Amino acid sequence: MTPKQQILETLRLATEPISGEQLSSELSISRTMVWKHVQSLIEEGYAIEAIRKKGYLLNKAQQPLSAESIKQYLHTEKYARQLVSLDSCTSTQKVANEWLLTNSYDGLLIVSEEQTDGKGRLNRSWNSTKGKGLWMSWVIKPNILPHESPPVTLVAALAVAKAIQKITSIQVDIKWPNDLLIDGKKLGGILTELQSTPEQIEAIIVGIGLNVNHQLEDFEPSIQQFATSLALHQETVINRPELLAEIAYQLEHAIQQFEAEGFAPFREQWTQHSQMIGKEITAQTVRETIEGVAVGINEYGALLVETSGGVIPLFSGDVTLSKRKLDFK
Ligand code: BTX
Repeated sequence: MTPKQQILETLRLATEPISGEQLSSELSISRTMVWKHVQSLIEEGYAIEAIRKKGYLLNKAQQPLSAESIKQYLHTEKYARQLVSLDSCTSTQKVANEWLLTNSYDGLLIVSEEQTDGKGRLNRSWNSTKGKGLWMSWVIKPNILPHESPPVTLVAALAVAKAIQKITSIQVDIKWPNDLLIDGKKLGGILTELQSTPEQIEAIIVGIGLNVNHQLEDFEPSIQQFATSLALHQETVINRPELLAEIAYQLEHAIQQFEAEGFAPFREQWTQHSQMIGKEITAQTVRETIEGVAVGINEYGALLVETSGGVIPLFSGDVTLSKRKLDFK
């Protein structure tokens, strides 16, 4: 460990301020060097307060998304054991696609403090304010066939919901197929891209965008009305590296289980998190508009919609709760 890393480690473990003098004698470096390393950590985004006559105190909740801050919380076998943390990029999905050309690691994580051209589904844009959220892409290589891949989005959404509940106790709703909601407002979304031949999956890139420490003004005005963040539902700042590490853990387990047992074991959990089942919905697919009642989800992750013409499995599309009453009910 470099002296800078040692200072960070000492401040992380401390519950009280640590004086420059103590750090300098423990590390056998001058107090000026201690000060310089602390300044450099502050520039990297660590919130270190210098308290008069007491010393330095690290605010553990406000850590940047660096490899070292993430790794201290990581308890996975593989996921995020290789990771790329960026200050800014266009889109972590794009960076992940570039890394895939030379890196075959299963569980590679690309995470960025900011995205200047974050993507949603169907080329929609994803507002990715600097330092506030988790904007990340996972490159995974599950041992499944290409046609078995669609539920990966739903499995990932469940894993994120579980991680959030564990770290914050906030209960998140999942809106089929890829939205994470709190009280009907959008907290996050998942964008899954498949790289595959007809016979074999080369990789799945699971992009996860999660609004974490945003106040309302941190969102673009156009989405302020319907977007939300975890911080808007909890009084304290959320420790993003800790949350990310928990997502890594839940995702690794969920994908392992999905590989072994398929989507069936996730159906019930998914239904519990879904505020849509039993409600009248309108689904917009690339081809048509379907109206009906969402009655469940099948073993392939398709949403089952009861329409006047029978039950239709929906494999993709945007779903909203209907405003009008349906005649056939
Ligand atoms: P989506 O197509 O379901 O949602 C996109 C829509 O959500 C936008 O059209 C806009 O209305 C709204 N929106 C945009 N930004 C936000 C936001 N921060 N919070 C709430 N609502 C918003 C959902 O697509 C999938 C999003 C995946 C984002 C991740 S971030 C890491 C990775 N890299 C990347 O470029 N995309 C993924």
